[in-house]
Amino acid sequence: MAPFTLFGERNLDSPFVFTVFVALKEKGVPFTLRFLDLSRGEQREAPFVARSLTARVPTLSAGDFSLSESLAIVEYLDETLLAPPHARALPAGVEERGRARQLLGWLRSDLAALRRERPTSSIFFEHERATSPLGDAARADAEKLVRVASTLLAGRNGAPFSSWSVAEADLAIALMRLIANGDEVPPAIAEYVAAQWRRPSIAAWVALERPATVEAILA
Ligand SMILES: N[C@@H](CCC(=O)N[C@@H](CS)C(=O)NCC(=O)O)C(=O)O
Repeated sequence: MAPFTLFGERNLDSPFVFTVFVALKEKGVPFTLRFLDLSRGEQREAPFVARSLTARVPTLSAGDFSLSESLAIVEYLDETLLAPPHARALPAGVEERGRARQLLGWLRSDLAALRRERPTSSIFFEHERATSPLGDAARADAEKLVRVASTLLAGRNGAPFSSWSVAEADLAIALMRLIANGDEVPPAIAEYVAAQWRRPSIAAWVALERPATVEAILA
């Protein structure tokens, strides 16, 4: 398989680039991480548009083939880098895989007020931390998120699936929107997110220098 290049943005606070980065790390394949400056509109420059089609990051290139949309990329990686030897990004069982897709899709399409008031930039940049409490709509979103997480974690000794899945990385970063900004969550949720944050694939993302300046080659 041709070497992988993951195109992200230089602030490294996109939850969608995060998902693909974590999936690649879990698969254990080397890849180059390249950065676009979205504030300068680099995503709309012709060479990237030709690659991405939709002019958005994340985009994954493997030789002549490129793909955008984080979930499409995760599915592509699971279908090309098979388990074993590679870890699965999505669960093997059809019901659990369905649930993981539900979670990934839901986290991308709901909770708009929470995502607006607690952007992922506030996780990674101290100067972006919230200065006011959640508004009513964002508070309702936060309660919904905590309810969903608590329900999923109640089933299997504190894990949503019988083995780790990239949907857990997405759940953790969604919950981290609250934790990083000092919004209260139940202790079991805080412990779960802290454990996810220690996972090597996620810790590698957190440890990246922000804003990024030079491309990184990761193993
Ligand atoms: N649904 C997409 C969302 C991707 C997305 O929103 N990317 C943003 C960065 S976080 C982007 O490329 N924004 C630049 C633009 O749309 O011009 C996915 O899951 O990959």
